[in-house]
Amino acid sequence: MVAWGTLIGPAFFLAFELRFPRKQLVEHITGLDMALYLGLDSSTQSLTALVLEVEHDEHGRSDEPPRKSLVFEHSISFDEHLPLYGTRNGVLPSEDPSVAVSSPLMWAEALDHMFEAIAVSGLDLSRLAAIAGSAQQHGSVYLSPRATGVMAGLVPSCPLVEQLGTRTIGNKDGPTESIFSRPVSPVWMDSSTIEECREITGAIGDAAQLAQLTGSRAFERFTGPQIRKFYKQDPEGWEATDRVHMVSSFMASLLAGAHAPLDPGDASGMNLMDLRTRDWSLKMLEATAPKLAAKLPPIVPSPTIVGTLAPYWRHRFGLPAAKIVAWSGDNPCSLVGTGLIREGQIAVSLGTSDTLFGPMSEPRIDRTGTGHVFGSPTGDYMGLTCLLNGSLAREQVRDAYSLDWKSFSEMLQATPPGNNDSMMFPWFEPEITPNVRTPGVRRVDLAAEDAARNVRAVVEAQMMALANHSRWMGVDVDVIHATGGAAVNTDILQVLADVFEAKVRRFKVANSACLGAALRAYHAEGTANGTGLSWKTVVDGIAVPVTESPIMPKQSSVKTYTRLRRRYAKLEPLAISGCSD
Ligand code: XUL
Repeated sequence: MVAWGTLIGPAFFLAFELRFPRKQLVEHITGLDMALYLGLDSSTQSLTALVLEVEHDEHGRSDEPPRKSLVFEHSISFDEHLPLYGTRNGVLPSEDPSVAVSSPLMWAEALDHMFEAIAVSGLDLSRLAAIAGSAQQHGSVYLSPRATGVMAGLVPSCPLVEQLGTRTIGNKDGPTESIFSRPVSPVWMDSSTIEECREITGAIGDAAQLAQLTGSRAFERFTGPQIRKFYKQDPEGWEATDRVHMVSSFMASLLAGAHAPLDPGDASGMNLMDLRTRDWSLKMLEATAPKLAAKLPPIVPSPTIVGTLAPYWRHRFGLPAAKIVAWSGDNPCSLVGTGLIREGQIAVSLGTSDTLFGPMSEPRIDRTGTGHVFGSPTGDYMGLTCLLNGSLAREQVRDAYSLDWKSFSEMLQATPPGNNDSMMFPWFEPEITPNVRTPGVRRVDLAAEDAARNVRAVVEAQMMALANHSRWMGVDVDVIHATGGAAVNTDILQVLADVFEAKVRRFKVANSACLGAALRAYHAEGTANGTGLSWKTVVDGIAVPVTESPIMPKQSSVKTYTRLRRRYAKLEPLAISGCSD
């Protein structure tokens, strides 16, 4: 693979040069300029790429919005394609269930492999205008002073991973050997910073004040508490850290060959940003760790061009000097990828985490302390509720009864809505919403050996928890835009429709975060060129629900769930304090 990658660089550079005149010919004949925009999504378990082709009518002959289509899609699974790192579902094994870390080097290696795949895609890459990305939120990457020089001088003939560090995990690389001052990155599934959350909250006043300032109370997975834990546990490592990036800005830095700034969408997931000024809150920085201000990248508006594709990528893979747009978090990108640009609209993403989110014109903070307000890529705000036990919980139930997704669905069809009052609290891992520190499944009137009822119970529990814990957003839900891997399953979406008493619409593109990234690239490039693209023009025709009829709530089930949601809410505190089976 290494030798192949080394050889392919010059060959594709030549191919790129040869293809260029053909592009000019097409434009000359048709008057159309077909630009390509690359969206990348570095999620918990995989790296995905989508290439969006947009047909600009240069002569303004048509009143139609620009035609958009997806011309490339590729995904790299960390567990499957990069087994050397030893991740399970994208996370490194840990004896402590509250610890969840991953390898930033693995994310970088995946990026290199992704560009290899893009280079041999057959696309006319000379038309690649801009690249933007989406990343799992909250995760942090710790870089040594060496990183700045290494990123600026990446050598095209040598694979990225060999220039950044060694693949040895758990071995603390010295700053002279690696660009990382900490070889692992805490990710959003980590819940090991209870103490640090308490300390930070105490320094600010109380949880409500902290939420007013940053959009969320102190959450274990948020970057600020994670930074504080690292500083306390490894003061030398902290001293050796020149820069702390989020996953999003780390990936953008690799592409630009220089430290990239953060966008407010992702920076608001740190407990460090003042939500209203969209800049670092000095109070929060002081409460978190010494010298933090000097180690953080700046925060810039979402549609900012942060650089151009570094020579490493251009020469190794035959690519043009495409613009690099500030990356954002997966949920802010999903907001764009599900076409949610106005308040009152809601999406549910059923991925590794299950999230419910929607745009907000003004920040309305959750007084119950479970939800978040983030910056939105559109310049407004977004509300979000996040369940950690999403697809992994569904998969645990599927695997416990040796099912596949087809039989999982059949069991949903065979069991009555409401499950005859059997209930599950599916906290396979420590849960974020509600805050559950001791993992373990809690069952109420539900026999563990009853496969069908357990299948229904896990899905009903997830949908009821999402509905109960997102009331703080104060949105009357009429239509839900469903996205994420599990959104292909009509039976799961029927439960969603019934619990929320709302129509559910599906999307052609399941990975809305990746689509959102590609659309952000298109929007930012338009903004930079002075075309002044509206968000409506950006999402029109592509981030739209499929035309098939929506999944409608069934009135008889709605009644059942209205009652059950109250019962679920009543039992939840008991389940939190109770033991698991
Ligand atoms: C949101 C959150 C998750 C991750 C998943 O706050 O923690 O949705 O972004 O990648």
